[in-house]
Amino acid sequence: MLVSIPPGWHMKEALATPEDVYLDRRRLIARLTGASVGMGLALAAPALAEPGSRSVPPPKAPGTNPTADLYPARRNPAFELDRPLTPESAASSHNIFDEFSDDYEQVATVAAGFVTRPWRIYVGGLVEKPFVIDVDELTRRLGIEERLYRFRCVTAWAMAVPWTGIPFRKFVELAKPMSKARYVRMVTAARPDQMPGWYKTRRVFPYYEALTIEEATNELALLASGIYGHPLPPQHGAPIRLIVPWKYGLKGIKSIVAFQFTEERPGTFWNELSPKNYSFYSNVDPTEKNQAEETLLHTEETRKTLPFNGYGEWVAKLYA
Ligand SMILES: Nc1nc2c(c(=O)[nH]1)N[C@H]1C(S)=C(S)[C@@H](COP(=O)(O)O)O[C@H]1N2
Ligand SMILES: [Mo]
Repeated sequence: MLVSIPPGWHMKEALATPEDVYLDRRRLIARLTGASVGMGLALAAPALAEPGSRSVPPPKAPGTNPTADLYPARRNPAFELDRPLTPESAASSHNIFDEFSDDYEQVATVAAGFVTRPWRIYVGGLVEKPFVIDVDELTRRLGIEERLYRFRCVTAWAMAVPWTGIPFRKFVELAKPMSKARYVRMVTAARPDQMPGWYKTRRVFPYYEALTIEEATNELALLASGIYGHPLPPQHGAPIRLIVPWKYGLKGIKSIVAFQFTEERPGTFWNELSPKNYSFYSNVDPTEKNQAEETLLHTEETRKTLPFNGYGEWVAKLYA
């Protein structure tokens, strides 16, 4: 059987040196811990295109969202927060999506026109039968629910937001991996024509990530298609992105176009760029260097980092 393989499966090793990457990340950290973090957020966010409006035109028109009627989805009460929800205006105007811009506060504006419909997803590798599925067919078929989760970036900012999405476990059941499959690899869309940050770094996109199948089928793992009760806007990784709340945000790959099941452990974007700084697992760990505390977006309150971001009850057993 012939399966179209999206660009990215066969990417060469990243061309950046770890030092370049580390310096780049340091620059971002410096920017974050500088005076501007919360203050910039208070400034009026640009008008964000919300693809979730209920009066969307008929689904066939390119760029419209035929699943807008699924929002807001039923909230799963199993996941409670220990802190207030981050206001949407803050969460959606401070984003990391380097393909668009490395300026956190510019990502929403730069990504606003990103075309996310129609959107096909390739499912392949060690599965019974590779297939391609439209993202809206996927959400409608598997169903979506809302969950309140803490979120923690490796650069020590944190937020708490309502994601809407498909439990990853249901997706794995649909994909039917072979028994020898042990990992699932994901790749972000390669659309340099629409992504102004694509060539502005030595890093080689597309972005790629991976989980063990045990991680992907853990109750917490979510393929998010929405946030704050409506479909994801582009800056958060529309139309579908990964949310694994016990890991640093960098594991939460955005705008996914492909899932590949493998036997060998796949490389991951930040780990291959700088293994010393970013491990494959990247679980939130307060004992790591510079990770003891975190700063909440919007309020700038400082909190002690929780092991596994407070989700040990669900996931500590995976690493025991
Ligand atoms: N494709 C892609 N996915 C990505 C990133 C990125 O630069 N490109 N940044 C990651 C990082 S470091 C973080 S903290 C989160 C940020 O998600 P948010 O902007 O929705 O808060 O997205 C992750 N997913
Ligand atoms: Mo991050």
